[in-house]
Amino acid sequence: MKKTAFIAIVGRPNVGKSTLLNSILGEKVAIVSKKPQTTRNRITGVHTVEDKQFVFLDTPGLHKPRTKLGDYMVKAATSTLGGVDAAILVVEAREEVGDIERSLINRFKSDKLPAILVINKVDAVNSVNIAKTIDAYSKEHEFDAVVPLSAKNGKGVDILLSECEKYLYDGEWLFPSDIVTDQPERLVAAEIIREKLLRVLDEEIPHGTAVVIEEWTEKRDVVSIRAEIYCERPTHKGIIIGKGGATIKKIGTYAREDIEKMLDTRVFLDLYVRVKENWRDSDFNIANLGYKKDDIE
Ligand SMILES: Nc1nc2c(ncn2[C@@H]2O[C@H](COP(=O)(O)OP(=O)(O)OP(=O)(O)O)[C@@H](O)[C@H]2O)c(=O)[nH]1
Ligand SMILES: [Mg+2]
Repeated sequence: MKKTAFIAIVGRPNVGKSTLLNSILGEKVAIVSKKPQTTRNRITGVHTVEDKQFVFLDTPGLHKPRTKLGDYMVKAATSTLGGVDAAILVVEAREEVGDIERSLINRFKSDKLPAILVINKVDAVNSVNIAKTIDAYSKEHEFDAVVPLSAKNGKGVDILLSECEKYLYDGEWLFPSDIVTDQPERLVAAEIIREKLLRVLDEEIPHGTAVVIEEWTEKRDVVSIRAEIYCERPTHKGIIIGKGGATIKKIGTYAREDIEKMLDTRVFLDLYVRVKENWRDSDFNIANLGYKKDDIE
């Protein structure tokens, strides 16, 4: 008999939710960056072993939104909790429970949603901080399990997976056993470009960018891709392009390397930069740039 479970991965921005999803899958399906608010959509990761299929849903980090895109991101995260069998709350060892975490815990309580607490980045903190964090959280909520781990180096991820087994129930699988994500390759390619924008550019500029794949042609052993990068101001466009095109060239090279790895073929990548003033505050524009409300409801 096949077994399955749907499990949401939630938490504040930058705690390592997407890194954890990739680590569970052993493949990169979600982009990661040092900057908060990297993930903008719910991302499905499927992990199938023997008769068990876990469907993990990575979500945007919860925060106080300042734009319509931010509203969309928060809704993508909170609406995910409505359709799952359990949740993984990812935190760092901060020794106290923050407002964002408390609001998630309240949601677990009101929905009677089983939850596991993951204390991530244990490679970067001492065990006293971890113990104090566990103590603080255990006063707030009775989690099914508390798992300190490092999503980055993979230590402890197997323990988390075995804890997740208790949420499995007999039922048909939603995905074939060899699939790791339901995201189309085009979308992953656009996300890879956005990841490089986050890596190469400073502060607010990458947060105001969106990437749309305009053309995708496969010919023999080469895939030609034309992508448009939208930004919010003409000055941002200048910065993204850089002196003599140096910055956009660097972004293109990094992105092409990763897309080639994903597709296992040669890639020509053409990047264009366009300005759409304040697109993050327009429902029409955010929907057109890939953030449709229907996708998260
Ligand atoms: N030292 C250390 N760093 C980690 C670990 N896991 C993630 N990180 C780093 O934390 C940063 C944020 O990681 P993400 O996976 O993008 O975090 P996220 O929670 O998905 O962030 P949002 O999508 O913005 O909500 C990146 O620089 C990661 O490399 C870990 O186990 N140890
Ligand atoms: Mg993320």
